[in-house]
Amino acid sequence: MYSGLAAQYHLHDPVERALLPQGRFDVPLTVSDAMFAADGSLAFDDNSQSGLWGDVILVNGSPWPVMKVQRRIYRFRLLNASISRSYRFSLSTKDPVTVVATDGGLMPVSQQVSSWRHGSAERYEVLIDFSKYLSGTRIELRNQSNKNNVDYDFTNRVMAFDVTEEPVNIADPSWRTIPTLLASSTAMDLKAGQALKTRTMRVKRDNGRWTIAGTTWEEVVNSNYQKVIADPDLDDVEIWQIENSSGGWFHPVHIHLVDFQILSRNGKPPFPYERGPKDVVYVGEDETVRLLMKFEHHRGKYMVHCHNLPHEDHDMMAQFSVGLKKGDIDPNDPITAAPAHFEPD
Ligand SMILES: [Cu+2]
Repeated sequence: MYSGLAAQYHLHDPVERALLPQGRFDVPLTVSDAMFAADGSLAFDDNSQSGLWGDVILVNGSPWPVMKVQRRIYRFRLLNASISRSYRFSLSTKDPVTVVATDGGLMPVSQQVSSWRHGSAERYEVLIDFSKYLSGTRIELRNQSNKNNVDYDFTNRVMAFDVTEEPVNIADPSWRTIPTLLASSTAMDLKAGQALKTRTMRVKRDNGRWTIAGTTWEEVVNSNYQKVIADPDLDDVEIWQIENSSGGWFHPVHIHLVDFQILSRNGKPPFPYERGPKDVVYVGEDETVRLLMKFEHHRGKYMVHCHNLPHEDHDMMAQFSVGLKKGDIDPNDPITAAPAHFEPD
């Protein structure tokens, strides 16, 4: 991923087509950072497995790009593809953006924010209204950073938008529409009272190794892939409480299979911009988050890991099972589920 193997594919449906800008006004922004050696090759230093912080910010692979925009609303799909860095994005004008979707799709209600904290692998979709700026104006997307990142002279800058005189097609109502009500989803319709169980998991560095829920991936391998940190039945609803008692690290924790609803962070409501279906949660310094999720559609074993990739690689990854009893054959085992077979002509 550090070498650039990260991209977006976009899913469309009639609901978002009716609500949000489409086509050239629906723009992927994949943000990452890198450090380069004198000969232009990528350099790598993971600071004793704590993380890599580059001094160059890339958007869709280009350093600090500039995009020409019309005087209308644009939809940007922001993915943080940095292997460690987290961002706090804001506009140079201090104007708010409107968040319309999170990792798992549209939020129930759009949210206006003047900045947002964005960890690795999180996705936020935002609307920026350029109609209020005169042509010739430059608006910058900036990074105010967060605790425990390593910042350099220009890591506070991400990209810029130059407002042009290109005529706006006002027959397309999305040019100036900021929708409020968006869409429901399984995760956001869940109620905490439906949960059958609450599980508590700690994320911490233990004897120099990154652990999650008291385990490492090596322990999973050594168990012949039998060790699981949770074993909900199919269609069970659970609360997972993830605790980071360190002031020295943040962890973007990614749970496979499910989308979840963030119930609380340190006992308070989640930030406005994260009130949508999520599959990565920023577990900041000294933060405890409570997540509500339903394990539906698929039985099998799924991973949960930190998305700071040096943390994940050393060795902050575990697995949980869904709908499997002890000793059951995993129907989705990647080795045996779909064995290769020969089809003669
Ligand atoms: Cu981590």
